[in-house]
Amino acid sequence: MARPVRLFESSIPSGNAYKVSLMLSHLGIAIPHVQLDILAKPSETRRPEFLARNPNGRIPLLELDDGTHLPESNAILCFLADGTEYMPADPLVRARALSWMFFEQYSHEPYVAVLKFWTLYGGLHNKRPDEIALWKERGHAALGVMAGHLANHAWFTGEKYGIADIALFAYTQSAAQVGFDVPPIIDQWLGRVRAQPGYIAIKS
Ligand SMILES: N[C@@H](CCC(=O)N[C@@H](CS)C(=O)NCC(=O)O)C(=O)O
Repeated sequence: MARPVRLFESSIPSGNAYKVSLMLSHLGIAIPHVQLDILAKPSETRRPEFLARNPNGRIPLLELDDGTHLPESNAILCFLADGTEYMPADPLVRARALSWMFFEQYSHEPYVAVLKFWTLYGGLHNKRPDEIALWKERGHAALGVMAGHLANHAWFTGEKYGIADIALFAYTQSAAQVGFDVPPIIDQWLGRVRAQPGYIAIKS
């Protein structure tokens, strides 16, 4: 099986890249991290040398020892976690974890992560108030779905901490900082994630 040799990430903190760093840390895998300036104009991920590695022009990107590259944070999590305690062995439990990871990419990250980006790296002042309100509403809706699940479950990866928790943790941890009301039940889950062996904080 191909092995990871290098992780392309951004010089500013990226929740999507952090997912991969957290997974690598849990697994005790140390590989070089290459930092790209995504605030440059154009972003260093949009230059020919990077586009040759990932035509979609985004980090995180995992380089493998067979010379190929794997994009998309949640796909990278699945690859790294395969055969480990972080990936459920049961097909249905695994599919439910994947369904939370697709939820993260479609219903959560586009609102919580994008509002974080607008807030911390500019752009918020250029947005219309109704646009910001809509992003907040949709982000809150995603947090509400998570809180509903946590009312009866400790984790998003079946009965154990794993890939779906890592995917959802990445941006949920910043939600309060960028103005979302985070329910206490989500705060408690964030605390359980931070208590996991091998946990590392997102760089600031
Ligand atoms: N769906 C992708 C999203 C990746 C993404 O949006 N990456 C951002 C940083 S968080 C990026 O590379 N931005 C630079 C650009 O788009 O030029 C994933 O989960 O990996």
